[in-house]
Amino acid sequence: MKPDLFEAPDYYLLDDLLSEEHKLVRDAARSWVKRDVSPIIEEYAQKAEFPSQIIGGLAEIGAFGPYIPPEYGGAGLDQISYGLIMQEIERGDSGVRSTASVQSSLVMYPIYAYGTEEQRKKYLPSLASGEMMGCFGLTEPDHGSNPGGMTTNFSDKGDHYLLNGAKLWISNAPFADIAVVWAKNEEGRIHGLIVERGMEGFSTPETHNKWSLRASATGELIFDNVKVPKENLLPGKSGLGAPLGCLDSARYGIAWGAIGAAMDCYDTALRYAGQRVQFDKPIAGTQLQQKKLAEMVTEITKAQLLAFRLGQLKNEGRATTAQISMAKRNNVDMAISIAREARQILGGMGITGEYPIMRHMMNLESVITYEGTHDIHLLITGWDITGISAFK
Ligand code: TGC
Ligand code: FAD
Repeated sequence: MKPDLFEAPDYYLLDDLLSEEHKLVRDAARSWVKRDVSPIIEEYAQKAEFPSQIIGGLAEIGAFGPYIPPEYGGAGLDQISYGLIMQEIERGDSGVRSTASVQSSLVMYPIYAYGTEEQRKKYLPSLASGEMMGCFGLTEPDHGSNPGGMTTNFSDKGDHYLLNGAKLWISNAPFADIAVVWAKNEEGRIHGLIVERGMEGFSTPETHNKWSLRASATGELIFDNVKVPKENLLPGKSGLGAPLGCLDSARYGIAWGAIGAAMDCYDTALRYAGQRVQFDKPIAGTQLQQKKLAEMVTEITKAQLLAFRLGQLKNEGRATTAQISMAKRNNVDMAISIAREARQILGGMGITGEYPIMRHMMNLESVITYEGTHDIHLLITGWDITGISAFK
């Protein structure tokens, strides 16, 4: 891959709105991505392997539990810092951001928000340092957009719970030490359980043949009469609202992350268009390519403003699920459109691994699907503004 010459667009001078801490956190993540992710990521994506050597670096830049309090090993940062870290990591690769999103918002957050003090102390510091990795099991083979229909279940056997069922499309599953698993009890009520690798009957086969998120490990979670200790149940919240509460946090991070992928595609295309000469002049001097580039920076700027305002609302505890859906949907759609346009600006070179655009484009096909599809987020907005659910 070409050297990483990335320069972030900041057309509306958003840096002026960031605190010194925001800029320090963002710049540390940016430098780390340039040094430790960009040089290796194409190779790992090509061979469809998760680069496990980056786990320590992710922990060092505060990507595991940015907003979890320091007493539990987290970085104790605000929501805008969290967003900026996700933006910078996804500038490198959406799959690497996935690893951080899952660890922070889908594993650490539920343990922090719904767990007992013993569970927080037992798991959070090791998750923050990356010594322990986690995954989040909500989706099932027959229940993706409709997780409330899940059939994974557990029954009370006196001194333990007996867990049965299967989860599909689980990021980090093949190497995770623990899984936060959502399952129904005998009354059909959804609860979260912490399942640990090594428990008898628990397996995590890897999902192969992906053309997207190739540098992220995806797998299944299979529970065949797994005995789960009673102290592994998350007691603080039950019902579908419990996993959906975690998704609010992860979707918010994706709204920022997608901006990173878009910025990388735009920046690559802008530089290429300035250097690529056809008909005796740089293609950047043609109206058609300028239209593409001008529209890209406009859309990135709008997405940055959306994410920043959402971050302010999240810091104040006022961001709603529907506002988060709007930002996730808009910003991922923006990024995938920019990746497609940027790919065209590079002509044939755009399809190669010499440049990051095709990898971003393929990754974003997963990002527009997971954490609620593009359609589901539109329906959440529709529901919010009309008061009528069109899901069922
Ligand atoms: P619905 O009837 O709307 O809600 C059921 C209960 O949940 C409550 N609730 C929430 N609570 C807290 N936070 C939220 N955001 C909440 N949203 C809803 C709601 O009030 C209700 O409570 P109660 O007490 O009345 O029972 O549920 P529904 O069955 O109609 O479904 C709604 C729908 C479709 C929006 C939802 O199920 C949905 O979001 N579907 C999409 C599924 C999804 O996003 N899956 C993601 C899986 S994880 C993943 O993809 C990780 S990828 C990570 C990576 O690699 O980066
Ligand atoms: P479906 O729900 O079958 O949807 C298929 C199509 O139907 C979509 O276009 C959808 O928008 C549409 N549709 C569905 N319902 C409606 C409706 N009511 N009205 C109109 N259209 C509708 N899940 C986890 O739990 N943990 C993870 O870590 C995780 N990681 C993932 C990693 C990757 C790489 C991928 C691809 C997925 C991951 N997922 C994970 C699963 C992801 O959340 C689901 O794929 C997603 O929620 C969609 O579910 P589905 O694939 O079953 O699609």
